[in-house]
Amino acid sequence: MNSLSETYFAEAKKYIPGGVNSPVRAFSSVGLNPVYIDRGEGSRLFDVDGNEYIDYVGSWGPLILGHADKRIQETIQKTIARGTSFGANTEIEVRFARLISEIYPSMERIRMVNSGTEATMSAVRLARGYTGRDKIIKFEGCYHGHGDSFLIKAGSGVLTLGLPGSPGITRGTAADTLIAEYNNLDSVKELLLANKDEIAAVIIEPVMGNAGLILPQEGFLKGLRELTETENTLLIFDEVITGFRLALGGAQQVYGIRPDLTCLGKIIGGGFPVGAFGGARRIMEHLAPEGPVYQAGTLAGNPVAMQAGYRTVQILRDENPYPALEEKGQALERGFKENQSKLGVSFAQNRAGSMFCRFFTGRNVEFYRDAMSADTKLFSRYFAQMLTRGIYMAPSQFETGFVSAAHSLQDIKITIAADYDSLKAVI
Ligand code: KE4
Repeated sequence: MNSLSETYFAEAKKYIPGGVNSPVRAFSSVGLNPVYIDRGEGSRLFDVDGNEYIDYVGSWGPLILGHADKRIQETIQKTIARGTSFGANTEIEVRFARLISEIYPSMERIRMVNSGTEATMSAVRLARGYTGRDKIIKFEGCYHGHGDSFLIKAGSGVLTLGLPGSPGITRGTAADTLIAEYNNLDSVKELLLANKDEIAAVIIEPVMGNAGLILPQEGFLKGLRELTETENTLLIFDEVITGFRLALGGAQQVYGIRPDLTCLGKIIGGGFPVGAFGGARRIMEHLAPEGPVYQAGTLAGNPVAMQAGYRTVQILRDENPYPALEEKGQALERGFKENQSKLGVSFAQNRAGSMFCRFFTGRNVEFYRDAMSADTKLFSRYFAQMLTRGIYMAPSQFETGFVSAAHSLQDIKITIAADYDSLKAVI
């Protein structure tokens, strides 16, 4: 007898490519039938077959407060009672832009969009329009959404599916995207000098979250800021994951770097489709209708998403869950490491606050190539074991796990116990 998840997936494949609306959800890299979710509550997900999971995907980052947070639900219900979209200006979008700008001083002006991809795409177009230069530098393994300029040696689903980039991207577009190595300043310097005065921007995930989790080495981000300043190249921080996640002020607060442009998404939508990009006034004023660089969106600044995002950020600012997120992240990391030593294995574990990733490799993972040494087959077997034990991890070695404010220390304990049994079963 097929489970409902299996039934729905079989049906889905008749109408939706690969049966999914985003490739990584297909569970193809872990060789399993994907689960279909019925509802979420706090740290828990419940699938359509009644299975309960402790969730470490959190919708890929947005749900830092956990699922169906009562305060967000209440805000949404009050908002939708007054209509859902007007295609006109509303007070909440002004209030939200002001709140974000107060927390991200580098974002003197902010434009709302509907996804992280739109944010990064628009930021790069603006950088090109502002500088009059065509080329950009990205880092191998970084993922900035599915915009054409970014699907070159990208992370996340592109990496998970082992795709060589993506057909459909013109040679001209690909030629304008140069690839550097994360944590290797010389690789950036070489490209900047070899393409003098031709590079509009360097775009980076300040903490890499799409090749698994890789942290910047001491001085890397500062060096990048200095290099880009010298070359009059804009530095774009893609903080779609790290924004409001690593700290209220994101990676730019943690590492003390002022980028020229910042891209946000995920958390600022409070579970709704939202992205944003912003930065120095002298740059943002080139954006239509003030300037000539065009960018637009039917649902940009949608009032429901704005209210949900605003309420989420307000709670993060007023309740400061970050110390507790750090404590829970530490407890999980410590437990996973203790399990490894009890079982006589030593896999790499990277963590940044409530973001974590175990790489199934014996090497430290400080460079993309280290992440590539991970045993993805072993990861898949581990993933399946954890799933049967009620722990819902990201279905890919090249993604990051997220602890939410709704996770309890009891959840962490249960996860550590499941980790021990799962590791034991696969090594
Ligand atoms: P979206 O267009 O998916 O909202 O955001 C694109 C994006 C941009 N920048 C970073 C750093 C991102 O991580 C993302 C999207 N993240 C992936 C998973 N890590 C989304 C999951 C998916 O593609 O289904």
